[in-house]
Formats: sequence, structure tokens, C-alpha cells
Amino acid sequence: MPIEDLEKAFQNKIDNEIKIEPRDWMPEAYRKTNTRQISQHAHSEVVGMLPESNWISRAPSLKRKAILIAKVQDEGGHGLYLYAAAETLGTGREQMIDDLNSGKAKYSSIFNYPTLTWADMGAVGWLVDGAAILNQVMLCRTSYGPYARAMVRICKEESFHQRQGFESLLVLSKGTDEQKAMCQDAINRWWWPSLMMFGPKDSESTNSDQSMKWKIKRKTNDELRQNFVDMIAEQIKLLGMKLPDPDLKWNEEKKHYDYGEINWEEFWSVVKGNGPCNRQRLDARNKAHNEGAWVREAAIAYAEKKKNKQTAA
Ligand code: FAQ
Repeated sequence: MPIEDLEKAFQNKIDNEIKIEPRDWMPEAYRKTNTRQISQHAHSEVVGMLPESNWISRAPSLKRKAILIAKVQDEGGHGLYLYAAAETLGTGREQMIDDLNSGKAKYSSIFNYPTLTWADMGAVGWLVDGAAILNQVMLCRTSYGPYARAMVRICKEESFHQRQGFESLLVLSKGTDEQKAMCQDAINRWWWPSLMMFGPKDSESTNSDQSMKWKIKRKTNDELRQNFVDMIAEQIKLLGMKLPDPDLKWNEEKKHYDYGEINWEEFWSVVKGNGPCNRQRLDARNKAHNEGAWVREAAIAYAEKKKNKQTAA
């Protein structure tokens, strides 16, 4: 079949909400951008374990420690489903991990900020998981089947993460003056970086137009960001805290909250590797990878031994 006909049939499937599966014909650019997005997403989950694991040994109670361990473990699991989904497009996991460890591949800018106090665990759960969910609920309907199916389970776990983050901040917000101040300080530091998670504004988003046509994305970066602002501006009232934005205001005409300008210079600087913790995160990933080499070697040796036994029998 000529390429134009294949492309037409492909777009037709997408327009009719038929999922694209690994063995289906797809344009190379569709394969490439899905591999890019899914692997970046997987890397974000894996690097995202680092800021939170920083607090496992210092969680204020056994209950909080157990919750945090479970959450960090969930993020590791999300990374694994996502690497598996990305592999169905033809790129091996080793290649993707090498690209992360060498600094070639991107991961979410948010995980290059430090977690300075216990309240940051609440703010990460409430704001970072909150932003992640809004984006990921949309991705449950993405056009590539393996990605959409991975997202369904991930979303169930992320929504629990967000609630535990909010509940943890709620406790601090009703605590001593020091605890209240710690809660407000964490919100102040995480608010703007959370807004940056949705990516550049639509006018500067290089991938959005094509990704919307292919229904990889169903909402633009700015649409999702606005949904997030509207949700958080209401939820913060329950905490009795403030968002650090003097321009945040309900707009009756638009039926949305207006909000201030994001510092895009900071965003691009973090994306390009110059955020407060970029170096530290990559060093930690490389260290874990190098120190885990013997586990991979042992797993390969065991699989070989099992195979040899089976052929001998
Ligand atoms: N950070 O053209 P667009 C989580 C890059 S998971 C770094 O608009 P696109 C769970 C972008 O890659 C959080 N880079 O790109 C958790 C592109 O560069 P490229 C991660 C960014 O793909 C919670 C360039 O800028 N979620 O949090 C960022 O259409 C708590 C131009 O941008 C996902 O990955 C950024 N924030 O839209 C874990 C969701 N934004 O690749 C632990 C899936 C943009 O052309 C604790 N991903 N860039 O060189 C997506 O939905 C999309 O990829 C967007 C970006 C919306 C992130």
C-alpha cells in the first residue's frame, strides 16, 4: 500500500478512537514521539523517587514512614510499567536508561528541586502528584494502547498519593505556629515549579500540535495548567494557607482563576540541566545503576543456567 494510504488509514483509526497497538503500522514520527514521551515519563517516575526517599529515614512517625516507603515503591513500579510500554515501540530498556544516565534524555523539571523539610513530603504529594494526575487522567485515553493501559493503574495509585499529601499538610496546618509556617513555606517553594510540570506555554510547545492530532495528548499544556490552578485555588482554602501569587484571582467572565506569569527562564534553565539538583539526581541514578551491575549479571547467569538445564532435559 502506498505510504499516503497507510497514513490516511492510520489517522482514520485515531479519529475513530481505535487504539494503536505495537504490531500495527504507524508513522515513524508517531513511534518516535511516543518513545520520547513514554520514556521521559518513565525516567520522571524513577528520578521522582529520589527527593522523597530523602525523607524515609526522617519521617516523623512509623505510620508516615510506612506510607512514604509505599509511595516511593509505587513510583518505581510506575517507571517499570512505562519502560515496558515504551519497549513495545522497539527501543530497548538499556538504551533508554543509558540515555537517562548520560544526561541525554529529559525527565520532569520538578524533580530537580530539593526537599528541605518534612512539609515538602506533603507538598510533593498534594501539588506534584496533583499535577501528575491531571495530566495522566488525560493519558488514560491516549491513542497508543500500551501507554493508555499503563496509565489506568498508575492513576489509581497517584490519586491515593495526592490524598495522603493533602492530609499530611492538613495536619501541619492545624498544628503549632512553627508547623503552620513550615506548611506555608513548602507550598511557597513548590507552587511555581508544579505549574512548570505542564510544559512550556502552548505557543512555545514544539510537540503539542502533532500530538493533539494523533491524540497522544488530548489537552494542551495551558489547558491542563489552568485545570490545575482552578483545582488547587479551591483546595488551598481548606488548608487555610495562601498560594504565593498576588495575581491569583477568580475571573467571573472566564469562570477560571487568573494567575501570574511563570518564570520561563527558570523553567528552561532547569530543563537544560542547571536546576538546583540536576547534578545530584544524575549522580544518584548513575551510582545506583553501577552498584546494581552485579544483580543484572547474576540474573542473566541464572537465566542462562535455567535455559541450559531445560535443553539438556
Ligand atoms: N520538564 O513540546 P512540549 C510524576 C520538554 S510524573 C522537563 O510541550 P510535550 C509522578 C519536552 O519534553 C511527571 N522537560 O512537549 C511522580 C520537550 O522537549 P523534547 C512527568 C519538559 O512532550 C509524582 C520540550 O520541553 N509526567 O510526577 C517539561 O508535548 C511524585 C517542549 O515541550 C509526564 O512525563 C518539563 N516539565 O509535552 C513521581 C507525563 N515540559 O522532548 C514521583 C507525560 C516540557 O522535544 C513523585 N508527558 N518539557 O526534547 C507529557 O504529558 C508531556 O511530555 C508534557 C510535555 C506535557 C510533559
